Amino acid sequence: MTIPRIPGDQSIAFLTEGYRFASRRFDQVEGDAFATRLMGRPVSFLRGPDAARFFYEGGRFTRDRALPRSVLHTLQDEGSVQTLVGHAHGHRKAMFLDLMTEAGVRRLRDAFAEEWLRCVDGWATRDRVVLQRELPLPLTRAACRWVGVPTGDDGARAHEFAEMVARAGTFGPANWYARALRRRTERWAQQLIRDVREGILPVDDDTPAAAIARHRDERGEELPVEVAAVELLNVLRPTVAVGRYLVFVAWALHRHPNWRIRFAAGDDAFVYPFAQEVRRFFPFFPVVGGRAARASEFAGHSFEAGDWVMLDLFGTDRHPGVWPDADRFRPERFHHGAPGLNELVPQGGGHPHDGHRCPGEDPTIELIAEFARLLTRETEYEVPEQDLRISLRRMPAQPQSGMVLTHVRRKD
Ligand code: HEM
Ligand code: MYR
Repeated sequence: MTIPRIPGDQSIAFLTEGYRFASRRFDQVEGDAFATRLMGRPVSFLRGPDAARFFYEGGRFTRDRALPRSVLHTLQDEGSVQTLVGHAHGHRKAMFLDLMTEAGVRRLRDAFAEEWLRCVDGWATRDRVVLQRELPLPLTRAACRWVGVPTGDDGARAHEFAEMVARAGTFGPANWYARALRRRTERWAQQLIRDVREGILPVDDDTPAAAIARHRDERGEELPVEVAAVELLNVLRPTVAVGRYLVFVAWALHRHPNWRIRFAAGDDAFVYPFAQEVRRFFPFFPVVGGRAARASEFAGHSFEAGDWVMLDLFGTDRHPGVWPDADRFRPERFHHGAPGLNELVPQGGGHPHDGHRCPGEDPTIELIAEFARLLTRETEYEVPEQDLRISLRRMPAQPQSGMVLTHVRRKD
């Protein structure tokens, strides 16, 4: 059997249609797979839980040349966990997963709550606060406290992390700017790694900074400074990226005030289902790319070693056969427990320890839940008239206005 083909190169269509690009074509071919061309090369798009399992489990796909270099170099980098395969990947990945202890995640959450309230106090004299612009700072401070490195409080790091994420989907000058910023962040991170190793920067043994600086690879060797620095950034940058979900938290509480009222009253029963629904409903990482490591077969389609495949994360999270009323924001759908491994995949599918699934889901969920509590129980604010539309053509997505709040202050 062959996959239905969408003729012509679809690069421009993908960039202009954004998150809905793949879903529209799945609907057109009435299936969960189609083949086409992107950047002049053949590629297959897949969606749905079975596709996620196929893509993530069993080591069938590597990340070699799987996303445009502009995306790789803005977010990840050479030598990072995402570029590794097999045993080397499993060993490095275990280092990341070991950072996500309950105590560690709690430390991050509590640091963020403190930093958020510190910002709120500082906004007392401000007319308006654009959440999208402001969140990187408290998140950067909290992430650095968790990781165990000094923040430098001037906001330079916060700006760099936010721009890497905001510009990950850009090409040309806008992307070069983010990569230039990234080089500055890398120099900062390299110095931190050297300082930890030489004992100039004292760190507690249970901090991510200590774990990364002292990590030994599968052959028992220390990571090169450049690689350890990249991995330090692979904890800090995505923690700041969670801010984009936090903007959507404020959006959802505004549009669905029943949740605001419930959380404000101290009802915690739906805080985690709400957090899961934020991850499912709001667009963030649109697709992930992979290269077939060997020949394989999926739903009657044959893939050869080297074939390029894109898994549609957004389309899987809104798959009509998996999610009734997929286009409605309904936290109730998660009331009866955690979702299947390959059904809710905003941060990848499969098992995190032996595939590329994101190791940062616990901190992400915890920060989203905590922000829902902070906004409803600790913070007073108003949401003025503004353009709250979220265009699905822009990757990563955000409300047009950036989510403006006024009269922001601490609740008495
Ligand atoms: C991998 C999304 C937060 C660290 C991934 C992948 C996705 C993703 C889709 C899989 C990529 C692939 O299959 O190749 C997100 C989103 C986040 C987030 C949307 C919310 C902001 C985090 C956090 C951390 C983190 C908080 C760490 C503290 C990583 C790392 C990888 C990864 C290290 C590479 C894993 C590997 O290659 O094995 N993330 N992530 N992410 N994420 Fe996240
Ligand atoms: C991270 O910092 O690693 C976590 C989240 C990054 C999300 C970036 C979204 C990028 C959107 C454009 C990608 C285009 C893919 C072809």
